[in-house]
Amino acid sequence: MNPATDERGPSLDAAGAEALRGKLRALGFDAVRFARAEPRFGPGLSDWLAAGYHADMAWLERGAAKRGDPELVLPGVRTVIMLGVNYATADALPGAGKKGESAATAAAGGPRWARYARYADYHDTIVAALAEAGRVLELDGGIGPGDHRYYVDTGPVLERGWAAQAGLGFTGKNAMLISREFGNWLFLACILTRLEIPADAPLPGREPEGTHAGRLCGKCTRCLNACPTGAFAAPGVVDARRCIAYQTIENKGVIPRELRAGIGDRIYGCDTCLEVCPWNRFAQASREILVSARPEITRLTLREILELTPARFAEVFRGTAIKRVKLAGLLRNACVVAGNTGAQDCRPALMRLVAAGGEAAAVPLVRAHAVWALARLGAEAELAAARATETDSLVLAEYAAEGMGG
Ligand code: B12
Ligand code: SF4
Ligand code: SF4
Repeated sequence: MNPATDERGPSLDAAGAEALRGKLRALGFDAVRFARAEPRFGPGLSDWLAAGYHADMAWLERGAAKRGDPELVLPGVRTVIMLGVNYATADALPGAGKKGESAATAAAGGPRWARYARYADYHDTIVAALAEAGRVLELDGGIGPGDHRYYVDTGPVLERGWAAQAGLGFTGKNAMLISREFGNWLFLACILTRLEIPADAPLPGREPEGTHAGRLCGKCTRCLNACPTGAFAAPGVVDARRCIAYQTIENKGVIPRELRAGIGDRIYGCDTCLEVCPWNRFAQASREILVSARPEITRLTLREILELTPARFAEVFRGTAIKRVKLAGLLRNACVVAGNTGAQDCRPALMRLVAAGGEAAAVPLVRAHAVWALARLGAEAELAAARATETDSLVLAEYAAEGMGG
């Protein structure tokens, strides 16, 4: 690539940028775009935080200054390399299944999983490729190991904003980075580097007046209308407190009672505002270089999930993103799904969970949601018996909310 060097450091010309793009694509990144590093998106993020839309994700607040300015993450940074990994499986491709509905419910009577959760943890697989990409930058760009820094998801970088700036796609009214080649089904990752690379242009068009999202949405509002819990505060602005992805993944405590019905059969994450998007007609099958399917996850029935022991949970979900919610989080979510779907076959499993002093997995958080589920399944008599031995205040509050206070 023969980088040129000036007083600020090495830089690539257009041909060097194309050669680098090709090498990064060969590593498994389906989209590779470059943006000039400069302060951006800070005001949008501060408004979002000030409105409290981040719920209890305090780490977003702590990293806010860095998220607004990549120079604070890597002093001397000149380029943000934005990478997309296509994770569309066959059922996400145009013409597969009922329009706008996920085939993520593989087991009959099984709950619905966010599509990304049905793979080995993408953080692990993509980070390995990012390390490899770093070595390419060092060899071909003439920089040292300290001249780049990479992240997938967990770094203080607004990945969607940078991806839109680099023209990898546009920000939809659903807040997603939507690609004209892959639709909504892209993981994002980034590399900040002191290597200067000619910037790619954002996609043509403008966001509607007064918004930062919807450049290529036209008059469509499907995603805004489809959200089951009314989580869009405005086009492109998600109030995480009402988002099912937050409630079922990030929230470690009680799921607010008023949101539970909207969760429906979604046990982990939510793809509804992605699935209804007409841009998915451009989705292509994943090359599956950096993603690997774990079909056993969607084969689990709801009853099997409610019967998971700690050992079985560790075995089934090893190496997946789902392990992060821990067994208690998954059982909590499964209780909500059982209540919503009227799953009478789950009644014995729920009763075992609700029994105070029962299995190790039946912590108060789980018992509280099991009470809710059993009330929806019409199991008042059994609940009354369990209520008599319950002592935990969190669980007792749930009984009280069901009119079983005394
Ligand atoms: C926190 C977080 C969440 C939170 C909050 C979501 C949110 N809307 O911010 C919760 C848990 C709810 C969540 C849910 C999901 N997430 Co998430 N999440 C993140 C994370 C870690 C940080 C996002 C963040 O900083 N949010 C703060 C808001 C303000 O920023 P933003 O919307 O991302 O960025 C925009 C603003 O800065 C905006 N902007 C510019 N000017 C202005 C002006 C104003 C006024 C405003 C408000 C905004 C604004 O421009 C940016 C681009 O849109 C990123 C990874 C990362 N490091 O970026 C993944 C990420 C955004 N999530 C991702 C995914 C896949 C999801 C889910 C689909 C998971 C699922 N299936 O359950 C859902 C989708 C929900 C949705 N419609 O947004 C992907 C998105 C990929 C893509 N193609 O867009 C990311 C990039 C992870 C990854 N590495 O792939 N997520
Ligand atoms: S992920 Fe689901 S709950 Fe969250 S904004 Fe989209 S449709 Fe609404
Ligand atoms: S569903 Fe419609 S409004 Fe929402 S992001 Fe897709 S094109 Fe835009």
